[in-house]
Amino acid sequence: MKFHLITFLLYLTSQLLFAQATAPIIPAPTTSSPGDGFFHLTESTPIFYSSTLLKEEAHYLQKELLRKHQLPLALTASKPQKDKSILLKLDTEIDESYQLLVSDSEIKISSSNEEGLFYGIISLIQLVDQSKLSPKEILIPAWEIKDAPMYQWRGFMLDESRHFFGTEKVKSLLDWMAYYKLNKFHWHLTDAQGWRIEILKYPKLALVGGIGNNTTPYAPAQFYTQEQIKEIVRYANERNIEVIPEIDMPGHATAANKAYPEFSGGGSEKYPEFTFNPGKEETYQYLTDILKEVNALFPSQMVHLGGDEVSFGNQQWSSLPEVNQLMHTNNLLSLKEVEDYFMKRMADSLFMLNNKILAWDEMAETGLPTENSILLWWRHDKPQQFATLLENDIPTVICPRIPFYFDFVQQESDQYGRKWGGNFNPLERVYSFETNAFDIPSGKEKLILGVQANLWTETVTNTDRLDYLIFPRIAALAETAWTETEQKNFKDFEVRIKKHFDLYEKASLYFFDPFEPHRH
Ligand code: TNX
Repeated sequence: MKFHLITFLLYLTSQLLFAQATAPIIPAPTTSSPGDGFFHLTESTPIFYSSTLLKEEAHYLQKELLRKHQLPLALTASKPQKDKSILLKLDTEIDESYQLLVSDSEIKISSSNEEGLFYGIISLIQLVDQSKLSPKEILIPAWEIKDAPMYQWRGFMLDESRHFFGTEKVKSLLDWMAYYKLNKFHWHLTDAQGWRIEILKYPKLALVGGIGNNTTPYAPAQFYTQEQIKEIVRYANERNIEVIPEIDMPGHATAANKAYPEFSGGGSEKYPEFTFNPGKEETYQYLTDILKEVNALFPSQMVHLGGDEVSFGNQQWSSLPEVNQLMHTNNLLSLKEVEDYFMKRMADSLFMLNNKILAWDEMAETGLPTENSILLWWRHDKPQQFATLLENDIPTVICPRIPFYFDFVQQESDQYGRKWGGNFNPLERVYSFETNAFDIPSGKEKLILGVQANLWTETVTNTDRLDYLIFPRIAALAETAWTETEQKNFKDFEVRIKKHFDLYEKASLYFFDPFEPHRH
């Protein structure tokens, strides 16, 4: 009995200590210990950067402090005479990670590289956001923070085919991704309901394929021009985010086929003109020309080619003489083998452009070369698929529908939005996801690149709905991707996330509050 009491008291003390020792930062840093006193941030605090390599990061901090807190700080490349400055420093001693030191005399961020330094800046901005006493009074409590991400792939996918949201909303999403240290923006730009990227060689893709969306089939064409794409990619890059476009094939191609029906491989009753024609050589030329333009727009050197749900609409393939010819010539015995042939041909086009191929988990057994491929496991109801990916040594991003599909609502009582067979994705379920709960054979851990959430937008008809589904789950996703599992604690997260609700309100986000669900 006595023993239990002591254990309980020890537990309680550790919980209290733990709660106090986590800096108000999301995702929670690896270690944070409070110091004494405060740093008094004023408009005369200079930002000093120790290398020209850091000028862009320094400028980002300057812009954010001005935008959010009306503090016009000066940048300087020469060491300030007085203390009381913010110091950004490249430090060869520290790898990947960053250190952030706040004391009463200075703020110092050091890392061995620009990415680490950027994340140190983000942590500082989060501390500043929580330290404001009055418009001109920012007292940042002293902290010593050491931090590094658990996963290199911390992704978010947005589907703009089913509904289109436009540059401003995408930029704001990128701002929030950066705020939560997410670093991969997977951009689902083509699908049955709309083609959203301008292709100069095939202008009808955007002009005709861009017509309509999931609610209004004849809505005027909406798409991104190549100039807008470049602007968004640049914006993402400033925030240490790589943009990976998805050009879905050979299925989900209805919009493209509206524009250029000569490359259609037909569809099914439910999904008409759903596929590209894998039997025509011209199809490969056409799609390769598209990929050449895509490649020139996205420095990530990765393109996601989809490969999902082809069986929804490949029923007509077997009646196409050219597909039969292809099967005969190449000794392909099933439609799945035709699909694999198609994907390998398109993978070759990407490799020719020195790009990696990404695709959904349907491609786990296609035999794509493991050094140039990344597959995304999405079918939570097919754990075998995940096992096959690892067996085949394929680098994998984890994004199972439960809990990472953000088109599923956050609470059961929601009347509108997705809930399949009683499945929905509350904040805590996103937060509590543990990759190490899977049975990962030893030696295969490195194949797990990270985690990602996907927002499909069939039911997302406007930007309020977008906010309602993304916030605050994006923060839970970030902590799941960044913070070591043993260190996560939902109660502690709850304290930190609630403080972000004020920021959401300030930014006029129509977010979901799981702790007070009747807010809206
Ligand atoms: C499956 S996930 C799809 C999407 C849908 C989504 C709806 C995947 C690779 N394909 O086309 O939008 O389900 O949740």
